[in-house]
Amino acid sequence: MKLDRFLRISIGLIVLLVFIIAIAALLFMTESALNVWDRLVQGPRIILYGYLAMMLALAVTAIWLIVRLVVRRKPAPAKNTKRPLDKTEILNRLREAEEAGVKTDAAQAELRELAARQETGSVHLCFFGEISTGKSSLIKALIPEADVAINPVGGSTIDIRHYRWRDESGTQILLTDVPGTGGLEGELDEIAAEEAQRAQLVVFVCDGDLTRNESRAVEWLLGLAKPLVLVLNKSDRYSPDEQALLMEKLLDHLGDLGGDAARDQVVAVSAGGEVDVIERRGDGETTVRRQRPADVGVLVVAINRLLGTGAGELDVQRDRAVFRLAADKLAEAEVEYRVHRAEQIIRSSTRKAVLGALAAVSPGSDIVIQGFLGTAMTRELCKLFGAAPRDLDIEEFLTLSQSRAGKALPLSLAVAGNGLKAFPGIGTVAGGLVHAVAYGLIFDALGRSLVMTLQKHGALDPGTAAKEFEEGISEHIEAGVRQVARMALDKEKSGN
Ligand SMILES: Nc1nc2c(ncn2[C@@H]2O[C@H](COP(=O)(O)OP(=O)(O)OP(=O)(O)O)[C@@H](O)[C@H]2O)c(=O)[nH]1
Ligand SMILES: [Mg+2]
Repeated sequence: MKLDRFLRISIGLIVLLVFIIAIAALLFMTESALNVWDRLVQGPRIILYGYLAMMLALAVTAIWLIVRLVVRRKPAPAKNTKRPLDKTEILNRLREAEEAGVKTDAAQAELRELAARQETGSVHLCFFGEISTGKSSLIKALIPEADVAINPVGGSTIDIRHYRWRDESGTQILLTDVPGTGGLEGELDEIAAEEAQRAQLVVFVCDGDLTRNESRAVEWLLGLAKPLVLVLNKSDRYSPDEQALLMEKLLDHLGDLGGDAARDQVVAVSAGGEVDVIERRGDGETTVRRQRPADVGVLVVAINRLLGTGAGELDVQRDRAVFRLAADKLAEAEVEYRVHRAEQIIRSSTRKAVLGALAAVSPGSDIVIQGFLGTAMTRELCKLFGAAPRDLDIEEFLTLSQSRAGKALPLSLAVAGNGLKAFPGIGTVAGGLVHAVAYGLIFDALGRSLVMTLQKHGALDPGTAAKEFEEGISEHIEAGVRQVARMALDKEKSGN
């Protein structure tokens, strides 16, 4: 009780003292400010203006420093938003990326293919759908003389083929056969999806009610804003009632998924396909492969209607989709570039850390990841991933990571010792060398975990990043040991 009272009185006295000091300081400052002001006003003008200019410059510098330290800088706007792109924009992006060292070949190839198609003025109709729904059979039904691969076993089409269907007032109409989606090889799905984006019209082929995957695919295609014909193939397998019911369902689906009744259509056809028939002859039975009769008239009507949309409009949507495809390919290349570049940054910082530790006068002292190297690596990695943290955030991240690094030191030293022993021809491993490798390992782990955080969140949140570092540190330490040990040994060799 007594102590409590004593404490309260002490705090009261301290507050009073602070108050008195504050008032005294204020009076003192006011007096000296007025003094200076009086003298300035009485003196030559040039000194007054010079003085004011200096004060202003100091104030601006102070504000700039505070802003730089405290205010979070806005990251560069994400370039990959899903709004329509135009040619100039994609070309600019490609140029910038190329200058930065990103491999732009795949994106450039898309633009070249588009230019080639624009030059011929041809119209591409892509037959898209799950495997074995009869895409190739439909093309065969439309162009009987075409050499199309058809097979009862799903996954028979494995590449992109264009078939010339007909010429219409000088415009070539090409039917494109692509691999069916939903097979075992995901790569084929990608080939098909890319070709759908390059086509002006898409014929989506199904052979029953839409599955969940098919619905997703139709929704995506409608999102490309390309005219679509939804084809129910193999209608010979359904009775007229069943077929009518299915058609109704498909129409509903198309509406629900964002289809436009005035543009997109649903038709039921039968491509025919091949069937094995057993024939009884005088001397026994033989199996003969027969062509089922095809009935694709309504599909031709639907396609003609879409072709009537006007080539200009079809081309605009196609061009947009290809620009987007090129942008996606560029984004993929940028991700690859970042991973590669991040690896270089981490390696170079780790090497510097190892070399620094090897050159240290007293090896075995504390492992410090703050300071110039840590800050430089963090800043460089953040910049690479488009994150713009405050200097304070970098500081906080490194401070938080420091204590985690300290905890991981025994493990790091053990891993470093073991890792060094694994190199043939190394005799007794000196303490300084082990320490340098352990230091490098922690640096390497810090860089790797930071990259993972930046990939996931696109920004540096000190707490989250430090937690990620703590969680992955042992794994990263183990993973980096060979490389880091080699760095240290190379240095030792060249040093000797
Ligand atoms: N009953 C019936 N079978 C058909 C019809 N159209 C195609 N088929 C059969 O369906 C199977 C698959 O036909 P494909 O034309 O190879 O199918 P696809 O969609 O090109 O297949 P992938 O290239 O593997 O994706 C074959 O056995 C065809 O004979 C049809 O209208 N009716
Ligand atoms: Mg096929």
